[in-house]
Amino acid sequence: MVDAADVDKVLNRAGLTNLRVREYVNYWAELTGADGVEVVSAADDARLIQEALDAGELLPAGEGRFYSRSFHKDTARSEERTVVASSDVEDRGVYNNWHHSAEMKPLLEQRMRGASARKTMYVIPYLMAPPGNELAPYATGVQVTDARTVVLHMNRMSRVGVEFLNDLEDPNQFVRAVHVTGDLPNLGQGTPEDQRYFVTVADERTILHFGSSYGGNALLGKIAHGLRQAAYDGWASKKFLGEQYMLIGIHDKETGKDYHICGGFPSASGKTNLAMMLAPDVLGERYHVSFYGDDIAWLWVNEEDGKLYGMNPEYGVFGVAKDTNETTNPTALASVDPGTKAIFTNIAYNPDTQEVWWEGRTPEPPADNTGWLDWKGNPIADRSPEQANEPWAHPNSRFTTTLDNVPNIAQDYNAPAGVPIDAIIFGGRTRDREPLIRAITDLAEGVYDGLTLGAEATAAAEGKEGVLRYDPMSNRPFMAYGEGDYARHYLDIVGAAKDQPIFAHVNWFQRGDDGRFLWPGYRDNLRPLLWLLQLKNGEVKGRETAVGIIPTKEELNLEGVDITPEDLETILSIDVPRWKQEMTYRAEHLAQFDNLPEEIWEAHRRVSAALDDASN
Ligand code: OXD
Ligand code: MN
Repeated sequence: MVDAADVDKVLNRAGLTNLRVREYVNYWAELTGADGVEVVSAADDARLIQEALDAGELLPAGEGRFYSRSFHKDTARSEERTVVASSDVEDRGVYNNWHHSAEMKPLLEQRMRGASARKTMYVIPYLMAPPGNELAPYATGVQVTDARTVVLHMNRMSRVGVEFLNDLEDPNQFVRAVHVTGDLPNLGQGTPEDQRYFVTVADERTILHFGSSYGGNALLGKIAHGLRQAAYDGWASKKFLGEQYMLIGIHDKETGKDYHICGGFPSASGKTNLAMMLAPDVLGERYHVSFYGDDIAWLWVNEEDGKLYGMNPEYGVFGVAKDTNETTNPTALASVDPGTKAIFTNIAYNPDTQEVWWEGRTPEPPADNTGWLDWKGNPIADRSPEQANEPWAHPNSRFTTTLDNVPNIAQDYNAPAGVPIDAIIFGGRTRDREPLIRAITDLAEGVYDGLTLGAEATAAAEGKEGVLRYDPMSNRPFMAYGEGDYARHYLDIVGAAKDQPIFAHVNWFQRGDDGRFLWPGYRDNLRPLLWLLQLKNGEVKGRETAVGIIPTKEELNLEGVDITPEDLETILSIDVPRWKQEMTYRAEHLAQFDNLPEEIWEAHRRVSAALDDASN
């Protein structure tokens, strides 16, 4: 076990001068019983990659790309084992799985005690913000972890270096993020004896995650800090929102104007594909779409110009590999090209040729399966007939790459100021009812729409056909405090902006009776977004409906789109009876939340009344 004098020597050598950080590192080095401590920075990446290759934790996937596998029972975020703790029971919400910190902290310390014996504890000083951003004080953290692959991922997903932690205005203002992997084969994942705990002690700005080395549970800068802690801090400080939103820019070469749109989409609703979209060829002459982020945006009002701003706190993309291909997301593919230092996790891998593959990469898997291993490392060629249809890659397999590998990354993605937000959009996956786009100009109705966002129940998630699994603002797994307080805070933050963003609900997934998608999606999704910006600019009027403004057929630029007039009619109309049914589910959903602002209930009643009028 490393002693305090050794820890001090390491910290001195690394130039880590912040005394509060040093105390924190010492405390956890002793508690976890780590063998040694190492402070890392982005400049250590090549050495750590080599060490991971030597140790077999990474395997080469062609030139300048890498492959890893996580333990087979450790492949996804675990929502049941995730807890938001604090010392105030008022922080309890419907979704945050709140527990008292006095209950959780000893539990976690007990599990973590001695659990890093014979391992190195890496110290990762990080920043979840463009350097110099006004929210940087909320974005600073130090993750300690006993897993080298976690360091490599954090190097890609956040800005890493001691310079972000030394000389803080308040030396104590950093998130303490502790990650201990635990003995993965003996943690009872998914059983009543499950030992894992992923806890954010929000009012102490301390994150304690035990029992996983999979990214969603182990990259603490991303989800635990970037979303849960940020949401809590933003509320406690009354300064900002931390949201699971993508963020894109649209440049109009004709007018020279730049627009920025952010938005939330529940899992499997195409958020990463939308974030990385390119303009359709026929519109490419005029519009350029740039990428800022695919998963997290922090939003605040800039006091100088009074506008709503947004920024992506992350430095990379931790994307789902499944179904990523030249049609769905060519920019994602380019961002993991040879030489990008991308890391793949849990896809299929061929150690002989160093090739990788995942479901949907090509319509069929490689014809010659010689040498191919599935995500668990088992040879495909040895599969029994019963196993023949099992996927080669895990459905939640991932690629990890830095933002600057994305070909259409925005030029100013690293700028401290962030970008002004013109529109906030929400979109689920709904086979009927939701039109292609409906714009909402009233703030409370926009927030109401976000709170009632959901994705259709699928075979994988329990639920009745046609009934949504509600996922407010796509934050259900990341809610840090009560939903009513959250709605109030959202109204206050966005309401304080001088130029109000326009809201919209989008849906790329309406289907015909035969099950086919009515809208081509992908790059063509830019078209309704352009319409939304034109509406905001007063260049088009749209058609008022009970649930928002929808484009007329003439207003939507459909040049080069293959869609029948009937299908277009369907995606640009409102199915009032289905909407009225939805309103009863919404009322039940919202009634769960304590302290829901009256403005939200009023919005609900206004939409209900408008639907009643529409059916008369
Ligand atoms: C998620 C992710 O789990 O972004 O939502 O990885
Ligand atoms: Mn996400």
